[in-house]
Amino acid sequence: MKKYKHSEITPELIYNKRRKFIKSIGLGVGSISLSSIPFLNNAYSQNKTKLTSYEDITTYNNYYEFGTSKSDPYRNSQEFITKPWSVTIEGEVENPVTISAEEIISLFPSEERIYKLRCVEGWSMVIPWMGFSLSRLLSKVSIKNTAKFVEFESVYDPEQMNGQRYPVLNWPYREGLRIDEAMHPITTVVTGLYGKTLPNQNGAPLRIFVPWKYGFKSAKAIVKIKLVENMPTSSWMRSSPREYGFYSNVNPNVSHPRWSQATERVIGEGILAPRIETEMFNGYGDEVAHLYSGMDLKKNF
Ligand SMILES: Nc1nc2c(c(=O)[nH]1)N[C@H]1C(S)=C(S)[C@@H](COP(=O)(O)O)O[C@H]1N2
Ligand SMILES: [Mo]
Repeated sequence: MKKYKHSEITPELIYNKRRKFIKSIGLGVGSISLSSIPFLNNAYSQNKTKLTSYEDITTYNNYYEFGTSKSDPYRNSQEFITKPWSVTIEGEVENPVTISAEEIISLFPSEERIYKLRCVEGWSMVIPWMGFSLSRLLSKVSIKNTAKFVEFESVYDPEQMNGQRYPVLNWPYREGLRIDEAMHPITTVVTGLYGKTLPNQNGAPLRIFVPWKYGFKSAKAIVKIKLVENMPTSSWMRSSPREYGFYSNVNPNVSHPRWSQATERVIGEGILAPRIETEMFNGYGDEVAHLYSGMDLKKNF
């Protein structure tokens, strides 16, 4: 295991100093930009819990393209080349487009979005993401009314991604959302974290983040967004349909077939720290519960 380099810890120190500085001079966080990525606060950011450390966020990862242990993505993704990179938006649209990652990042200014990530395995982190609403990116295409779902595809590159040389999952990694879920303002295109460019192990150059769903719904290193008529089959649904459904909303009342989802372990709090109670929709119910009114969330797990 490589030792953690000093240069990789500084983003967190810089970030915290910058926050204190902004507080001390009494400015609203949104009123100035001190970093290369615009540093804005956001109506949807939640700051009721302690931020997970930069080190934990970037060394404890799930990214099976780079291996299945939590330390594999950090160890195996450092040389991963993310330039040039482009994202294609296609399917049920009038005007399919391919846009470079650079253009996406410059067209849509990123803002700070502090959201909790709750993995289906029963742990969570609070992450100061940088990003913008997916709906803004989707405004680049005019969507036909035949489109009902959005499918995301991660990159397929077994030369660079050692994990893709094994059939752990059906590659490339695929995920999906209903259109109204994709258009919800808290559904985010992530460009960075802790005020810094997104590390490879967290899904550089661009990944999706859906705060109210289990972590696996948030595909990393996306290259394709496809508007489709029918509900897509995600990689996890294909590998184990009994365990992983299409919706996968965080729900303390619906157990995974092999474990309860009522509580979660907070990463960074130590093995002996008490687990905390898992919240419905990961705590974002006020924002998103209306999307599921009248739906049986046990059936539609
Ligand atoms: N392409 C891809 N995206 C992925 C995964 C993956 O293996 N491959 N793992 C998912 C899972 S299970 C989780 S919990 C989150 C983890 O994100 P993080 O490592 O940035 O915390 O990424 C999700 N996105
Ligand atoms: Mo996960």
